Amino acid sequence: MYWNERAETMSRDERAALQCERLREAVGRAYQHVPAYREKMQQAGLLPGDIRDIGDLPRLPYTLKADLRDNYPFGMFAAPMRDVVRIHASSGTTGKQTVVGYTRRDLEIWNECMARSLTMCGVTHEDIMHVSYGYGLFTGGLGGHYGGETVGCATIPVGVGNTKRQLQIMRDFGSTVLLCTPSYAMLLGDAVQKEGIIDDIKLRIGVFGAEPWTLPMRQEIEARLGLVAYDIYGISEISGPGVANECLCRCGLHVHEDHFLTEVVDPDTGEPLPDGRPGELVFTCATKEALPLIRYNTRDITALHHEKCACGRTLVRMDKPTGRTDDMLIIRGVNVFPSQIESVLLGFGEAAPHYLIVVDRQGALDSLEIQVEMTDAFFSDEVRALEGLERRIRREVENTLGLAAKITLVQPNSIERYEGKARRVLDKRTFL
Ligand code: DLL
Repeated sequence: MYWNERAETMSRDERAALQCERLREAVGRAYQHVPAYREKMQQAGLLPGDIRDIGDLPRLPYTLKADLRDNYPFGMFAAPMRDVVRIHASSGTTGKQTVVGYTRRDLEIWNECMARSLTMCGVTHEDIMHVSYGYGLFTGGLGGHYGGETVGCATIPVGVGNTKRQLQIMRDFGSTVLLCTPSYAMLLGDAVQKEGIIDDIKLRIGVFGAEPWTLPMRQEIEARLGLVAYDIYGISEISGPGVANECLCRCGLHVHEDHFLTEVVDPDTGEPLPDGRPGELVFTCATKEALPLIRYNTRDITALHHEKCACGRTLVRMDKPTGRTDDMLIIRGVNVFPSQIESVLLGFGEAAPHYLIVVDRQGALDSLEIQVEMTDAFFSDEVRALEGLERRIRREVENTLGLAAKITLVQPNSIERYEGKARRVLDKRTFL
């Protein structure tokens, strides 16, 4: 059993004292080592010494994804590169990735939070853990992996893709815990049903996250794979998976708030909101050395609940995120900004700057179609020319997003024009 009883069940007063001490250190570190943050604080007329109490947190300026982009790649790091031992990245709003770094101690804390998350939903050292999150720059694979090893699970770095091999490993190695995106769990569940091998599978727990998923989807996955499914939330800027997790009660996700100070704020006014009111989720990294983000606005929409949980934990709970206030889409677990697609299309003279991104769910998987208008000059009925252009755009989009897309060329002037803000995305999926 791996859990930090003291951190997870301490009284709110005790935790506030711990958070306060850590907040002061984090603000001092950011101010001293990150020029962009020092500038923000100076603009707000604040010095680190002004932050004395946890109640002073809302006085601090927000950090946004744009700050990470403007200081690409390492400008927001508070630790020298000789102390950075790992780098991950996730999609940015333009071609540039959002880059995150970790010192050795940051990795230890991430592992601990991930191990606590797994333990929270019943994973033990007796388990055989099948990790089907992507390994690589995405934090899901390695984050889940080291969390599993920390718990003491026999951890299998399967990665994504090759469904046949996934099923074979599941069956032959006797995997008992599955980590992947909920949409991939749906797909694996489909395959298990089709092969008729449910009785040969020993899965008992699924830990699914990285994208929003619904309660009906949870029931569907549980029925297909014969396991109990738990929600895990994470974001690379804050660490990766394991920022928050459902416990056995499944009534919200407990945030490891001794490391990640948590607020929900009004998207219009920026003011903190009381428990139960949905707004934008904001985290402050209280213990991070390499990237101590202060009041990082995730743009995820959720509400908080501070009352003690039936499991005994006093850690604040967040509702399942229901969406975002920016235009980031999560398609098959991959973060996609429409602006990334637009910048690819702008590189093709044959395409007009008019397009529509259509996201849907077909069976278990999200689908992405990009309808691209041709220019009058290029427009032709010649099938070979059209196919060639489609192929070139598809290749470029896939290289940029790391995601397969269907490209549909449409006639000039066929995509709706808007006088106000153009609606470039048609998302037909439902998340409620
Ligand atoms: O998705 C980290 C992760 C890996 C979480 C594996 C869980 C499991 P990013 O790629 O930076 O990091 O994407 C972060 O994904 O701001 C949310 O919009 C969304 N997200 C993550 N978990 C959930 C969840 C990883 N459980 C962004 N429910 C976040 C809904 C989620 N949305």
